Amino acid sequence: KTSKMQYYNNPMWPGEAHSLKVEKILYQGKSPYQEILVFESSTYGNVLVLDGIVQLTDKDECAYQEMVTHLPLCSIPSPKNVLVVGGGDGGVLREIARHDSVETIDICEIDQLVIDVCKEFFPNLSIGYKDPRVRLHVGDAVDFLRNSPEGKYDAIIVDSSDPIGPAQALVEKPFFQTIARALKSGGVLCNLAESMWLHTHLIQDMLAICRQTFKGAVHYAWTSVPTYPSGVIGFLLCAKEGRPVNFLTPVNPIEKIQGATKAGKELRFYNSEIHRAAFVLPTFVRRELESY
Ligand code: AAT
Repeated sequence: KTSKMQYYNNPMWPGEAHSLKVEKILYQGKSPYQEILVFESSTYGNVLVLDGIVQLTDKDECAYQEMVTHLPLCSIPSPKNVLVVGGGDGGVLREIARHDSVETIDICEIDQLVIDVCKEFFPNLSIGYKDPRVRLHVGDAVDFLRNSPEGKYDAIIVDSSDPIGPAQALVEKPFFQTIARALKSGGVLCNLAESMWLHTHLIQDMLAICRQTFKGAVHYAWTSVPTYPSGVIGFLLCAKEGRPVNFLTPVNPIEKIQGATKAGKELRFYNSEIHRAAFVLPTFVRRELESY
């Protein structure tokens, strides 16, 4: 059982905690990789917690899943082969499925129990698995990418947990090198990049690694997710050299994709204007990230 101390003293955000009222514990268990908890909250719907850290809630998952998916996919003309790293809940799959140009969606999630638990308690996310283009691979993404053919993917989305526990290797240079190898020329990566309020050093390190590894373009974007530490989350958008990519303005706007926002399946957060706005950085962030 995760102790109270663990909640208040996470080394990633010492001395801080955000609370949600628990109505009912729906699931508690332990996989070989992490502790898994699902509870019903009084104001954010169901909540998924891994090792004491909130991963998603029914209410605000749209901000995260829509941004992490459409920032990269709307930045390239016609994405065909897409890979998701982590993301076992299925929410990113649901978002990728809006793109009619996509032919294959590979997902590599390390933890089968996350998948099973989300199928039971987060049907609006796990619906993503129902798309026939999805191919599920259960395993460590480090191995999956090492064995992946060169130049296979148009886009890779790294939807993984914080870099403590099973996601540790996913912020290190060799992992980014295998991603670059697996991308087509002009292919893009969207990687989760923590909070600008809490982790500028980590962001600087990831930026430095990505600038060495991806010669096309590297940009930082951010959005609001109230249940993530400090209420915001960042994304690193990287392009492999070969074909110019301009992340700042969507070349493949979601509003023009046939059926992407059809009745009953409307987007809740993302649009082309918020895409452009996501790259506008506060002055202190601009200073800290550019002076690096
Ligand atoms: N869409 C929900 C957001 C997440 S979930 C992150 C997922 O990444 C988890 O299901 C976890 O099991 C998986 N994962 C972790 N390490 C690996 C690995 N090495 N290979 C494959 N999958 C992995 C992220 C929320 C971020 C929270 C921000 N504070």
